[in-house]
Amino acid sequence: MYARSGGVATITLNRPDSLNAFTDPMLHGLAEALKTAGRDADVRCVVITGAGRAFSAGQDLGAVRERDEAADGRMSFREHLETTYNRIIGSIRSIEKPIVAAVNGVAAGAGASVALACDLRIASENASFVMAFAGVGLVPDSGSTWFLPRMLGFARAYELYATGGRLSAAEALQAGVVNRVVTPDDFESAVAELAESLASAPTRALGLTKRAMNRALGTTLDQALAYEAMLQEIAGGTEDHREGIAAFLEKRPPRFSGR
Ligand code: LHQ
Repeated sequence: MYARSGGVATITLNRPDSLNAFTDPMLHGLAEALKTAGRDADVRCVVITGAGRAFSAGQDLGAVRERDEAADGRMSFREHLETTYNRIIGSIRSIEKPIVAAVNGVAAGAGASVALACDLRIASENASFVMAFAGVGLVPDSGSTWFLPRMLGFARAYELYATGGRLSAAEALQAGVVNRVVTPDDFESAVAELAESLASAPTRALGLTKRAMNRALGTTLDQALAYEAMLQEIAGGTEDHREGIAAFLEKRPPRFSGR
């Protein structure tokens, strides 16, 4: 489900009876919604959230069994990941706009991976992250092994993977996995406030910051310095940069246009 309000596009994972577990049509819908949000210049912040009491329970396990049976027990997990989840994670990382996971409830398996791939996570107090992969005899996927150890450290990440343990919202906040935790009553307004503030920020600069951070995670300091300088050349030429300077000198709040 895709909705735009002002500069904020909200993508709602919407199979609440199955805790928004991912089926092929849902994965296709999420990929298309991300494409739409990425291409629409009026969208300056994207929110991904879940309908009902969960964010997402990950891959729909009934759909996996059906797919495996249809392939006589030889379903290709690699093909499934490469054509669905991996593209979605790649889009989340490459769309040069802030993407917020509004984690309204449990995020399990690949559902947790989608949340971890976003730029920021705001969680309801009753949200949690469940590394459900080993519970169904699988390895963590959809970028989880890349994101989670960077946030939690190796030992805590492996422990969660190995035990299928649950990280509560409070623990996730303490460990730096989520940025903010709010009560269920305040969740909707807190998400809207965060998204609207990001949508009125200098979008090009925020997008280029994301590009710089993606790159810096795999480079030397010298390479990061050179890349930052190249991106600053772009940011320095934006209207929003000029507006930021003018607002500062005129002692007034900036009005960023995203250009
Ligand atoms: C579900 C699911 C679900 C279907 C709850 N599927 N129905 C990638 C690509 C390729 C292959 C496979 O894997 C992957 C990566 C992955 O994502 S692997 C991990 C897949 N996810 C899981 O193993 C999580 C399974 N779910 C759970 O452990 C629990 O449901 C959690 C901890 C998420 C929530 O527990 P509860 O709050 O106690 O809810 P519940 O278990 O009662 O679930 C409510 C309903 O949702 C229930 O249906 P029902 O008809 O009985 O009400 C569940 O069957 C359904 N559901 N997860 N993944």
